[in-house]
Amino acid sequence: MEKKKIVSKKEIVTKDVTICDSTAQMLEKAKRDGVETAFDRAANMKACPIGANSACCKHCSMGPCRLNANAPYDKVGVCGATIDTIMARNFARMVAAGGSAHTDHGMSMLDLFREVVNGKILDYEIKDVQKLESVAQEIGIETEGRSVKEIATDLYHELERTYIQVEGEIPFAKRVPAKTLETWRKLGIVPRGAMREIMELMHRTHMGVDQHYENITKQCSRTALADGWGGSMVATEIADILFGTPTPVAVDVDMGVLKEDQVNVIVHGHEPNLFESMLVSVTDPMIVQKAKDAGAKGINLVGMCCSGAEMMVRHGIPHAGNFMSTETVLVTGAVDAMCVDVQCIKQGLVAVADCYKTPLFTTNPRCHIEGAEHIEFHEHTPRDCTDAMVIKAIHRFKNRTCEIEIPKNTHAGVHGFSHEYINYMLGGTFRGSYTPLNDNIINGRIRGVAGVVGCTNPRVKQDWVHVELVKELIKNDVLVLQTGCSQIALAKAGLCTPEAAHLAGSGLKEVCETVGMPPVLGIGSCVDNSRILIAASEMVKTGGLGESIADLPVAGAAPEWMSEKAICIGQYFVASGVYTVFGVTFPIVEETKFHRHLFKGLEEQGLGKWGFTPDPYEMARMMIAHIDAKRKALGIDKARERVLMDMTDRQQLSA
Ligand code: SF4
Ligand code: MSK
Repeated sequence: MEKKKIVSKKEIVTKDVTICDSTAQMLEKAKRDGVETAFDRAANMKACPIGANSACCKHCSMGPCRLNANAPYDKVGVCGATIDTIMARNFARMVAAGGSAHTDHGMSMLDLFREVVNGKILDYEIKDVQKLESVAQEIGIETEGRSVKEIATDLYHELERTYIQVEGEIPFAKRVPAKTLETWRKLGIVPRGAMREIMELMHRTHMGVDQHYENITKQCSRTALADGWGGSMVATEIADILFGTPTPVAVDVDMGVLKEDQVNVIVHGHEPNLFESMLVSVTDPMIVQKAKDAGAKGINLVGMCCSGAEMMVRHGIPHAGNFMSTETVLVTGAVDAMCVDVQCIKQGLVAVADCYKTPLFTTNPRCHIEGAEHIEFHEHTPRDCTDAMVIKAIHRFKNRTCEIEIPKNTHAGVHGFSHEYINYMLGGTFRGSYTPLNDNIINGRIRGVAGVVGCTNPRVKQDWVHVELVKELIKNDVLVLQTGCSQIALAKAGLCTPEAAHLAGSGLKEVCETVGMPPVLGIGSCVDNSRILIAASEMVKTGGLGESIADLPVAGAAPEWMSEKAICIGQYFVASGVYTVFGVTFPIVEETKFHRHLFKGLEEQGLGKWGFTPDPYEMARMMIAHIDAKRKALGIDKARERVLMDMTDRQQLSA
């Protein structure tokens, strides 16, 4: 192993930065090996307080202008921009960037779909015809008596509007409950096409254009909705049509899924195309034979981050860890190749991979990293890329020189609760429906539903906020839906098993035991948050819980968020009517007009609202209070006491 000099001065205490035992073990090894990770860099990089509040602007060369929380409220930039304008513009650009990531991902999926339908790509096919037909029917495409190709061609052209349409409403607006859609129409925030919305948001935030925080927020909502009900939803639906709709599958999570005697290949990123092709490469008999010739027992394919979460729910591929474990997994020395595509890929991976002589491959034309080897992935010839990476991984296996230390931790769980499966699971094959879920909410067994999603972040103890929040929610009979890195945190904590029902309150426990489901339902990657929107929409349409998403006893949270995508996701949940609480930090100065608008004003317009607290117990309290307020408004507030967990309860839970 090649030692690198640690440039960080302040040493981290591993037990203070993560509750993931494997990550902690690898951080200790990293210290011994002289390897630096994002945990070290975070400890040695004080976050800029002005930037943290989004109180600075560099939108023109008369600045940059710095305001801050302690400056007089009437201090303005050189052009006269107020702190509300500056914060709203910065927030808007986060929404635009986050929305671009998801919609570009969705558009890539749609490009692939078009070429499959045209017969120009033969390595992929339509695997879920039933889903193809149901999505087509929902947006008004005739399916009766028509061929798969005819339906798919129409679906492609219709969904393309999600991106390029300049006027009119995006196709999946048809899925939005009528009253929610009416509110959007009244406010003028029904998305046209994502390209137009993102372009307009960037234009408005240019120097000297939109200088009213409320009007900027309006376009933030429209752009974010173009992601949630547009780009992300298309990404999810097309992936299901091409690769299969997830159903529950038992799968192991954590670094113990690596195998010392096999060639370990990790795929990390977001777009499933690469991973699907890799799945074919690692099972090709000729390639497997090459691995055996090199002395390996086989090839072990493992996922990380959201690609990993998506392949885990769809195919039961083991998952090695979430965002804050992507560097530490390389410290095991057991990774023979890390193959990445787009989003959440730390540049720091290059230095760590270099230390352990692990090849790091970039594959997407949008994401090259200096120091990583680029092998471009083309959907028309996908195996050229994935075969080449596996061959190089086999070579690395044969020539392993570094010490290997694989943490022994694995956690079995059940994942893959797509909206379609939730429908089936609760209602059965012939009467698939959300009625039992709504009934159990109305009768109070289930208090409400929470979406707990998002990243991990070295500014807080990895996984801890996710796990404590979710424990508190299920203890109080709140059913939890999960995506992304949060889902992996809970899987490692053992809460994605039906047996975890004993940690739930008596009502939720009874429902879980009757159905045989975990109290925490893992549904996929960050684009799969769109499945939560669809579930919310179905709850409204099923009846008994109000007329709009804003009426539902539901709440959302991203307790350890870090990416601009998370802000965009938060904004589309808020604009859809959901109370959404973020942890870590919130990029706004409190007690400003823009802050009041996001945290209160939007709700007064009939939408949802933002909330913030870094404390998981307070976060749970805020979400449960909101759920209870919605229950009261619906007239289903049967007398019920919130179960307050004392320290003894928590210690028992974590024992
Ligand atoms: Fe300063 Fe205004 Fe230029 Fe921003 S746009 S840098 S606030 S002068
Ligand atoms: S990978 S966006 S760290 S969830 Fe989607 Fe995880 Fe957040 Fe990336």
